Amino acid sequence: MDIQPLLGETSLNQTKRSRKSNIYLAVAVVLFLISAVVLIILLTLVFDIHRSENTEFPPEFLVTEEDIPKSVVFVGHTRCDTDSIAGAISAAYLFDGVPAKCVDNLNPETAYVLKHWGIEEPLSSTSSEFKDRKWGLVDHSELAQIPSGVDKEEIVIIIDHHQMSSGSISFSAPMYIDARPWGSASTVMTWKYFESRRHIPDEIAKLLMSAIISDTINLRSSTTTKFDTRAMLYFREQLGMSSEEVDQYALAMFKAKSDVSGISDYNVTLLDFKQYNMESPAGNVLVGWGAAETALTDEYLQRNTSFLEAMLQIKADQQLDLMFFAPVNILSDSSTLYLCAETERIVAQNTYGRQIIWSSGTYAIMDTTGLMSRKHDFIPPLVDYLKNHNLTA
Ligand SMILES: [Mn+2]
Repeated sequence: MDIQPLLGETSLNQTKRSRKSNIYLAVAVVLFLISAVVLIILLTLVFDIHRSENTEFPPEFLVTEEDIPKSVVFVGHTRCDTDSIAGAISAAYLFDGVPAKCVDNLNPETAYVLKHWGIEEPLSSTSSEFKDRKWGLVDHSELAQIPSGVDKEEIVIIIDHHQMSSGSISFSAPMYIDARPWGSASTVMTWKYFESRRHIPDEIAKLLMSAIISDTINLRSSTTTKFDTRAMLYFREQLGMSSEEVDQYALAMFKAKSDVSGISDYNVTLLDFKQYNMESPAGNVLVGWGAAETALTDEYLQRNTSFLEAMLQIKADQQLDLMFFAPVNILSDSSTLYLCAETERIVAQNTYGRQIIWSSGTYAIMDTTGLMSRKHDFIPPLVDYLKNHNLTA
């Protein structure tokens, strides 16, 4: 049997078939490539629609140290807390200036932070070195909170995260003001470094991170924003710290802050104290507010009466219309408001409407659990109340 032709025909068919499948394969590859390109174009259009409007940030618009007068002295508010000190040191480094602290001693937490990282304490704002200098304010803009030594006519820049109010400083000329509703002035400073395209040295990063921990109670305060959280993550990464290490460090900071055993009642109430000038129908009201974040409430409870006596003394010394003191337990989120006279009690009852849990004569203590932040929780309702009511006692 002659099988040769049959075999020949089979191999011919096979060749034809394989050529056909090669064509199919080529077509499939081409179609795949076309659809991939179309898909990429569509995705670019959908997700990057804004990028087409974007233009590069022109570097000549960056505000650098050259735009701010040389050797500006940067200082925080009248109570030297961690945010004020970190803000002053970081702003001085960024803008080629000098940091200063307010006249009083650092609070125990801030002293702990500087010692822990081996960072030098800045000179006081009243130092003779700072005569005839330009000034930069960090972490405040209220007239009543500007430390002594600062020449108010020579302020050239403000970096803050508080409300601007009728008590805020006003100027005869425009100036650089960067105030953002974030959890700490140090978060605004972090942003200033990014804006300036400047590297944040580790030493500054450690300070800024500590100040964000302090002001936001390690991101637990109601004042915390996504910017504070982002800055914390950034510093954690830069400094190679795990989240457990940051939490441990935060607790050590809070414990340092809570140890007020060696501090007089008068000074404890002033450790984190601010004055506010608030509007009221019969004229402005000068309010003093001492805050105390603590991890150890017992010590405060034992000193109740002596704190209230100290408050009356401060009220007289600073000629305040109202004086409040609010210790906040940062571990249990509970807080109390100390009311040293009848007027304060009436205002507090009308403003916060919480239960009085202790009283003796004209002294009283209100349970304000849930209210934590002076800036966020305590002050705004008080501003609202005083705007429409006169003080009565
Ligand atoms: Mn602050």
